[in-house]
Amino acid sequence: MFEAVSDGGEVTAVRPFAGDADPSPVLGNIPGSVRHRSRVTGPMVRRGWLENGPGPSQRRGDDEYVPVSWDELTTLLANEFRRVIDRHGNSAIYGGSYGWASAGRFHHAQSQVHRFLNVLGGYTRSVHSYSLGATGVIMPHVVGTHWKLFARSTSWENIAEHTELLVSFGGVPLKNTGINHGGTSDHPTRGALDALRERGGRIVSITPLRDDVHGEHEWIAPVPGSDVALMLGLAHTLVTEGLHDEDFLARYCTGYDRFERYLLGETDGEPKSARWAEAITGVPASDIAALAREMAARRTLVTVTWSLQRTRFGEQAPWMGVTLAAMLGEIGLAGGGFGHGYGSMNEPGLAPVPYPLPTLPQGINPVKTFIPVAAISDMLLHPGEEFDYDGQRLTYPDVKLVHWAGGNPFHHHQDIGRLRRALTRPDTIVVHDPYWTPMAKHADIVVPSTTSLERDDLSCTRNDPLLVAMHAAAPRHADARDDYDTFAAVSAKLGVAERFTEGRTAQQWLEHLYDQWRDWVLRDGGEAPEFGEFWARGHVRMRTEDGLVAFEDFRRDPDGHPLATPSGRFEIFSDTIDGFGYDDCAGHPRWYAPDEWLGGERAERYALHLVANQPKTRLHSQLDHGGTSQASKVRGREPIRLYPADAAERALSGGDVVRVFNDRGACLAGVVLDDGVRRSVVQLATGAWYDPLDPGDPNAMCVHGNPNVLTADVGASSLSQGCTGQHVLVEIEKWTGDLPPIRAYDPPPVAAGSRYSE
Ligand code: PGD
Repeated sequence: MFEAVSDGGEVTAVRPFAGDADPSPVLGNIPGSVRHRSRVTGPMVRRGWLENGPGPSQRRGDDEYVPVSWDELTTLLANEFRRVIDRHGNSAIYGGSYGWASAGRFHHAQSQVHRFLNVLGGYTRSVHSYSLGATGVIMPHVVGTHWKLFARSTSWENIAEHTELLVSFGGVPLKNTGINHGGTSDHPTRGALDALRERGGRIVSITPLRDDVHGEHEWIAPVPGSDVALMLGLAHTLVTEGLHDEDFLARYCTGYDRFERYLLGETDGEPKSARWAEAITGVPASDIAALAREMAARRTLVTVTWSLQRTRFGEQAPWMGVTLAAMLGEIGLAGGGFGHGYGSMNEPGLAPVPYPLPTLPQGINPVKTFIPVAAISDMLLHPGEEFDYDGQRLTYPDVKLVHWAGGNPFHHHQDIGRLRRALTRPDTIVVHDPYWTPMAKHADIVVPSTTSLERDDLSCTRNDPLLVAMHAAAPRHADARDDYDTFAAVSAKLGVAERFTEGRTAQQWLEHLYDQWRDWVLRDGGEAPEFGEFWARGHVRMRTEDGLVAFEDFRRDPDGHPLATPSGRFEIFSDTIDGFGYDDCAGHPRWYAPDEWLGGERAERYALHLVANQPKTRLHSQLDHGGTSQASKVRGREPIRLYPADAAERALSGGDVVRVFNDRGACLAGVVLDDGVRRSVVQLATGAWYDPLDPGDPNAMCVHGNPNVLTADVGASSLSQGCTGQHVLVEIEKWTGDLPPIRAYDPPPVAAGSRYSE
């Protein structure tokens, strides 16, 4: 949350929210963003689509755009919806439309597009997220929920006060705690970890990147992707030394005995000892055993970041994390137990509000077809084919129209070359975005959206005490429109305006949503002023549930507060998952060697393990052209961090531009040397806008540094099919050619006029 200072139609400065202990540096991207040259200035249609009509096309990403009037644009959209629905049915519309977009609750782009498509009779949807694809499926089987693990997690105050040993797989990276969807008014993570240390608590961070925890801590850097083997080695020490809590395992868990047989090697002849784990992880067995003993001796919180599940077999790390914490027997106790996502977003550890949020109702989708969100290329390339998902055998629909609002698949999806081939398939691609992102440059119909700085809205999230009046800070740029106005206009042309708008203007919606929310607060005995006063005051403070300890109720009374699993207990063995018979996700957590890791054969060709993680300098790909993001670039390219000896072996120095490549693709990046990166590991954040050397070639090198030209488009497992973008093997060489210009933020070629407007 911030206050914007504007001048001449542009936001020129931002001031962090007063009282925020540790504001995010990402705010530095906002000044100058309203009138940036990469804005879409008006409605546009791709020339090939305009001239030839809907149909598959190789020209997406390499065509000219023709400006049209708003009336023409909404007519084209209405006609195309009518054609696709009449001829192919509503399941031929893919409205997955995944993405973060902006913080406001009413103008939230995904809510808007889903509501609109539901009014039209529904659409093929996507389930889960790129953040949490594996967790979202596995954790309901294991702990009965996934979102409560974050939204109702042990509070930072509790951790600061009671945790003696924090063992964090993936660290607690402050860079990610800058942000929460829906806005965030305070950032307590840094202070909580400092307080824990001041009290004599110890932090062990298990990650290839030292700066995943700030300040003093013990850094253990196993081979990336081998965390589950390390956890098994810790678990084996606990059980062989009699340090595990048998009472807890018997009372609160099911299936531990079957897991233990695997752990001890009774089922496969391979005890998962500390020595076994050393061979896989590279961490000395004596260190593993010593850590296990310390974990058993002190109040220990085991945390697993979301990044650990954004990879092949990603289900195993959170599942094994819970199992390890269960063996320690401190789940439900102050400062102990298990946490998932501390350091992944500014939500875990923050107190939840007890009310529903004032969000735009999305309506009901009568179409039952869905895909796991990261299966978009598979869906477009393989219509009619079957695939596995969470015990079901599903079929990919034959999608003719892709409708995107508020997301950037060229940022979030893996194997961009394959994505580009997939995007040649549909008849029509519609993208709403304020900016000419790579996705907008692949659209047939481009709808210029306003940014959240140009409209009034409500901001709030489920783990922040403030409901904020987001006052527009600048007038609408050029011909941009709110997505709500676009959907209202298209609805009118399709004769369903009343159902979409319910007769309200955007302003009336804000008041309506606020009034509904206020009723909940007042019924709860809380205080909230009338809308007019709230709007003038700027925010209202809600009651929060402070000092939570995750699973405290369950621990106190497991029968009265059972988990929502089949057994009502933590499922260390899941009969349900076992019954699916998958060879890549068994009935209990176990070690699977991934394909993209230093321990496999592929590393002989591509000797560096690339961690493609979340950026420090922006939210995903948003405002990549902003001040904070640009200041980090090296000769205009995204920085790639590598260990000095790995650089020396390749005759590289800081500031060099390198080609990062594997058999899927290549990108340029700028070298930053850092001994805080594990040997044989390189780190290149996601979010540099895809910038192909030759826009006509789907396999073109990205000259800017988007790591998703390298990542594999493969699901985490048959269970979740979750996103696996975090890890990929690469090789690096010095770029000795001419340095191609960065064109990522330039608009595509735009024709002067349209035959429709002549
Ligand atoms: P953003 O860059 O936030 O990325 O993927 P996501 O698609 O959410 O895209 C949001 C878009 O919304 C921007 O283009 C922005 O301009 C647009 N926008 C903003 N406001 C509005 C508005 O009001 N209306 C409309 N119509 N548009 C708006 C994020 C995803 O990436 C996530 S959540 C994760 S966790 C994944 N992480 C990784 C990873 O760790 N590694 C790899 N390799 N890949 C990943 N991809 C995933």
